[in-house]
Order: sequence, then C-alpha cells, then structure tokens
Amino acid sequence: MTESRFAPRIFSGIKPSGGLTLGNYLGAIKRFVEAQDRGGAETIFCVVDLHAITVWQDPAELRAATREVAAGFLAAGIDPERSILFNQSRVSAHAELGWIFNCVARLGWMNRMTQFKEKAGKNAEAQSLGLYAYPSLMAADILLYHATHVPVGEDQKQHVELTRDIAGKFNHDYGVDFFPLPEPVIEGPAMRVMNLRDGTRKMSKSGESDMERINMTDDAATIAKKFQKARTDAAPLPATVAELEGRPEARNLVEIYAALAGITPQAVLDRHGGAGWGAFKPALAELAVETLSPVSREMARLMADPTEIDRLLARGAERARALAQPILERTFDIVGLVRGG
Ligand code: AQP
Repeated sequence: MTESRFAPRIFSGIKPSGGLTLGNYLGAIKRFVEAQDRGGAETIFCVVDLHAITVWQDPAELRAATREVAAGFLAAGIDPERSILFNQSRVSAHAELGWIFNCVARLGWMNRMTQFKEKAGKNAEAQSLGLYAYPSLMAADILLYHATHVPVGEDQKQHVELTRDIAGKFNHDYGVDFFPLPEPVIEGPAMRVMNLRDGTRKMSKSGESDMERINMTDDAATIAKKFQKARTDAAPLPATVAELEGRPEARNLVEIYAALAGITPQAVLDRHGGAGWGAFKPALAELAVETLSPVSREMARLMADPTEIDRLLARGAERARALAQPILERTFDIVGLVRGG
C-alpha cells in the first residue's frame, strides 16, 4: 500500500439486487476475505441496499436478498468482529454525504459512466434519477470512512476513478486536504467473470436467464448442468493464453477455473491444453462445487435464522456510524452548513 497520511482502510460493498453469483464471489467476496485475513488495514463491508433500489425491487425480495448477501459475506469468512459488516440504509450518513457529492460531481462526468449506459440501454429516459446518480452515492460510501483502498471487480473501476475525481474536486473547491483519493484494488484472474451464454457480457445477478450465471446457492447438479450447457466454440483448449484471443467463452471458462483453483490461466492450459470441452467442463464443475458447497451450506444455515443476521448487521451499523459521523460533521462544517446551537 502506498504512503498516505490516511490510515489504510478498505471499503467495499455488494448490492442486494438478487442472489449472489460466482462473479460476486470471485470478483469481490473471496478477495474481501483475503484482505481481512491479511490484516494491516481496517476492513468495512456493506450490503448496499440503497443502490439496489435504483431499479425496481420487490420489498420482500429486497429483504431476502439483503440477508442473503450478508450471509454470503459471513459464510465466505468475513468475521463481524474483525471487519465491520452492515447494510447501508442503517447509516443515514451515506445518503447525506451522497447529496453533498451530487452537488460536487459534474453532469459531464456522470454522462461518461459506462455502467449507466449498459443498464439503461436505449431506454435512458425511463430510468430512475437514482440509477444515474448512483456513482456519487458510491463515492459517499467510500469517502464517508476515508477509505484508501477499494477492492472491486474490473466492472467497478470507473466508479472508483469517479470517486477520486469527486474527492479531488471537493478538496480543491474548499481548499482542504480532507478526503483521500482511494485506489481501486483489482488483482488476480477472473476479475470479470462473464456470462455463461455470452462471453462478451458480464455475469450478473439480475441477468435475464438463470442459465447464464452460477448462483452461490446453486446445488451441485445445477452447477454441473450450467457448465455443461455453457456456450463454447468447437475448438479444443489451446496450449497458451495468447491463443484464447477472440475466444471469449473459452477464455471465461479457463479464467474461472484459474480463479477457483488459485492458479494462473496458463497453468490451467498447461494441465488441460488440448482437451475437449466434454472433458474440461465436468472438471470445472467439480472444482466449482468443491469450492462453493461449503460456503453455500453455511449460507443456508445462516439464512435459517434471519433475526441473528439482522442483529449482526445492526451491530455493524453501530460501529460504522461511530466512524462515519465525525467525518460527516466535519464535511458539513467545511461546506458551511450550520450545525451548532
Ligand atoms: N461478473 C463479475 N465478475 C467479477 N466481479 C463482479 N462483481 C459483480 N459481478 C462481477 C463484483 O461484485 C461486487 C459487487 O457488485 P454489485 O453487486 O454491487 O454490483 P454489480 O457489479 O452491478 O453486480 P451485478 O451482479 O451485475 O448486479 P446487477 O445485475 O443487479 O447489476 C463489485 O465489486 C463487482 O465488481
């Protein structure tokens, strides 16, 4: 970690916009656990429920997904004592700082956000204002804790860069050195797990078909079936990573294997190069089941007691508030909002 006057602090979040996917696990949760276990930085993890409602959520499903994401964090190894784990809406300072940042961020910056363009498609006029403004709330999530490092998947890199722009403009406009410029932390293979039916699109919780993603709660038979039906081309696995060029589906399956096994994609090809999909897909499914089933079993156990999950989230929110409130108060003060009396 680079030298900074700010103590190293890691923040990241996951939206409860559906059940967790293998993309969330490999691109986010697994690495959050590694960051926690590595030590050396305070770790804060958030179920970002206010982000989920930027698109329509059925209230009962939102409640269930919030608890499922929390269970996913815990089951994968986030320790609610060593890390702070909570759901965003319990700490109102996120929304308050988000408003300040709406007044700092520029429309031109927001217009460049590729995720909005992807999600809105041709129907931008019908999207919520919240979906458009979401990156400035995400900046607030991070900067409210003076976080210095944000582990994310490749897809979120642009939002962390926007967070740096917002922090920089705030510091500049008010003549302060108050917010750190956080760094996105993107490392390892399979940082962008792709859709099983279309290797050019990201695997998402809210994708149309269940067959295009592996859910953390899928059982072994379902995982095997989804990999078996995953789209591939006709050629066998190549001998080198360079030969995966132009073969997005093949690359995706190799990278998923690499991330699950904790080896490089080249090491996967050293082992399986020349094999056909009929041999590779069952090996991949077996590895995925081996990795995911202890986590999904623990998730099921935790989700059977939602009261306990809520209790842990409430306790986490209390600890988050204690860090956030002084930073919010100081921000209000810098901006000139009168708080005394
Ligand atoms: N496919 C992916 N590959 C690698 N990382 C991923 N992440 C999500 N999908 C992949 C990472 O998971 C973290 C939480 O993301 P999120 O749920 O808050 O937002 P998202 O990226 O919009 O996730 P989804 O699954 O695509 O949700 P929907 O479908 O509702 O929009 C982030 O660190 C993200 O990089």
